[in-house]
Amino acid sequence: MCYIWLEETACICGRQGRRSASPPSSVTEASGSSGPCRAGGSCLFSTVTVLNPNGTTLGSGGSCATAPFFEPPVPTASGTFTIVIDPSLTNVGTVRVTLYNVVDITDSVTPNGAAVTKTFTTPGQNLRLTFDGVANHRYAFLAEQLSGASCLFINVTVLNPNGTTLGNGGSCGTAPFFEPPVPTATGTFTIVIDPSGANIGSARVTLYDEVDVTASMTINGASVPVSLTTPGQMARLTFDVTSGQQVTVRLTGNTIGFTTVKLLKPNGTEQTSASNSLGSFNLATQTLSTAGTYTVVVDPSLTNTGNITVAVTSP
Ligand SMILES: [Ca+2]
Ligand SMILES: [Ca+2]
Repeated sequence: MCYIWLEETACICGRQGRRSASPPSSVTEASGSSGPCRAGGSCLFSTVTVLNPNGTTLGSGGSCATAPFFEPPVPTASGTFTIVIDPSLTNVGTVRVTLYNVVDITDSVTPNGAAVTKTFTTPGQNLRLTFDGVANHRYAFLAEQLSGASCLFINVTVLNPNGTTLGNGGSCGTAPFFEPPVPTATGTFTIVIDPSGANIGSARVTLYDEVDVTASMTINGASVPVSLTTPGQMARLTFDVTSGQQVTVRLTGNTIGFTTVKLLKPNGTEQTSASNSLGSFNLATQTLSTAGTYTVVVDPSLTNTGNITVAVTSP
């Protein structure tokens, strides 16, 4: 697998565009610059192509950045490849090209087991972590950047055992929390972390197999204390309703901080919800037109954990 990092080291000067009577829109004048342009136009990497040994195109791209990073497709042939750099218009300048032969980092991570720490040492390197997953389990993982350049987690994908995408996301944060969809298959899943550009650094991944807290309650019955101890863990509390009842879901003793509380109808769709960080709050009083089993879902924000007490009253 080959990746290319191109860096322009010459002076950047957009004034070259003034040589034409009507400068092309792609040529911009550097603010504050004055005097004639002496060396180095912009967009030296406006067209970059990698040719296969047989002369066909492996991949192409382009950028007006001063240090773009190119990641052409993985070649299927061996032999002599050619990188063609075709600057924009009449632009001239000096460039430096660094070519990497990239080997991805691979390992496995255990749900609810130890965190895995890995270091991206080569620009373009991805991290591929496999885990054994079970259909209908809900998995979530925390990705923490321990060192290095920003945006290591800009592209994060979870692959199903058959190689299709279960979910993807991304963040330039230093400790994003990912909650992919619940899988429908059992087997070996793969978390792929693909850092931004040429960025390298260290990352730690902690994977959770979420076991939600479940309980039942009754309207005007005892309140139910809930303790959520694992990042991503939720509570699901059910109660039965006869048609036309008015109910209010009441939350007290909230130490979770910001959390979303939803009331779901018997068919699983949302009746109402609220997101709050207060110690005590209620959902808006509802008149429930459908008889059946309703569910209160307590869903903490991100990695928040803590305690909350749930009650349902009429009204
Ligand atoms: Ca990358
Ligand atoms: Ca959550």
